[in-house]
Amino acid sequence: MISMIVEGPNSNASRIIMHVDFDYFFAQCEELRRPEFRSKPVVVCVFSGRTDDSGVVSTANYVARKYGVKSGIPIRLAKLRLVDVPDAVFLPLDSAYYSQVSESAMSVISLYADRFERVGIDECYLDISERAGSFSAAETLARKIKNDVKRHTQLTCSIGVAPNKMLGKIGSDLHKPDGLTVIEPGSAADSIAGMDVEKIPGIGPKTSERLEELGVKTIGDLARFDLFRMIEVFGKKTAAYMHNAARGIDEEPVVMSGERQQIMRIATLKSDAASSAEMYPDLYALCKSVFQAAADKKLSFGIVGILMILDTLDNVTRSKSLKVHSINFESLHLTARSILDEAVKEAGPVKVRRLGVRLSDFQSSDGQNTILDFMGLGG
Ligand code: DCP
Ligand code: CA
Ligand code: CA
Repeated sequence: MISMIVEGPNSNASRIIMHVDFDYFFAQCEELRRPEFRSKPVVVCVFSGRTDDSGVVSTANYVARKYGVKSGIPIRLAKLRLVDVPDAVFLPLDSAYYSQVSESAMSVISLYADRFERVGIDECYLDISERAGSFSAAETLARKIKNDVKRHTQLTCSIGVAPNKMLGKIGSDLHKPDGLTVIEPGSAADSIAGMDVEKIPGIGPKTSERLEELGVKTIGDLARFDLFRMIEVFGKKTAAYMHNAARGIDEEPVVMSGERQQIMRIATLKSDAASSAEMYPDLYALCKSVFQAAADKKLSFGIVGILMILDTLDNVTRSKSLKVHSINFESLHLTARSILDEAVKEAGPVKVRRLGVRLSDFQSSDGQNTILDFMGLGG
């Protein structure tokens, strides 16, 4: 039975995972469009409509949290707690707007990942093992991402860098808001041992209550707790997950999401390139590869983009909309080439380490442009 726990403490050493979570997300979105709210308690509410005050709090900014206002409490209670604060703001949910803000922030973040997985509206995982190569480079990358997100959307986020998703999620929550926490593989188990078991994603109030009855309060207690006893109480699957998690072990992969929204291929150049001509052979191969992927899915594309990752780990991106949706390789290749030429010219002296080609704005290619493309007139 013990055979299901096969992982040693160093089995995660080869991965570098990042978890990004936007701070007080819905309330921060409201602050973006009304900067005068920043200094006031902001409470985003899900009004049920029965009476003026019925419903629950969706989230609140950190000013409001100081008064004990948080997700899930009744609006009536929130109003009570803020009764002496005359400038408190209560707002209804605007999900469409929050999705837009999320979309633009996610598209900035996703460019930094080898693999990118969006989880819900305000968080995502990045596998940056190859991109970063080391935990110190990963920390630098995390700072770049925070800056880039701020520059593009003005949002603050909190990031956890760790050898797996579970520790990344614990890390992003540790120093909120605007936090950055790095949990290195060697110190993972020690750094979580003193925390409450509920810090482990998936362990809610119910499970933690049962664990407490068994004398388990901290993650360290859980790591030491007898596995066979735990299997008796929680079943094999949950017990194995908790037993591993408590030791800082989690093998869940980062699963790419949104493959339909974009097709992207990235290649590491044999040596850093300073001119676009040096990159032409790689560019050609990348174009072939994304073209094939789109063709396999019978998708025509409206936007061609390139991504250059520099020796500084900075990203340079450029894209161009085609006049007509295309399924034509030549038009893709020529467009990508002209974007690359322009991008290198504009960027000034650069050293390009990795190059990417991206297609987006897809339509099913069974549509009306097929004939034009077939005749070589499309896109
Ligand atoms: N949300 C909600 N009801 C809840 C929890 C969350 O409507 N019970 C919504 C509002 C949040 C968003 O989901 O803004 C993201 O949830 P988080 O748990 O990440 O919380 P916040 O982003 O609000 O705050 P934090 O800064 O703690 O991440
Ligand atoms: Ca959040
Ligand atoms: Ca979240």
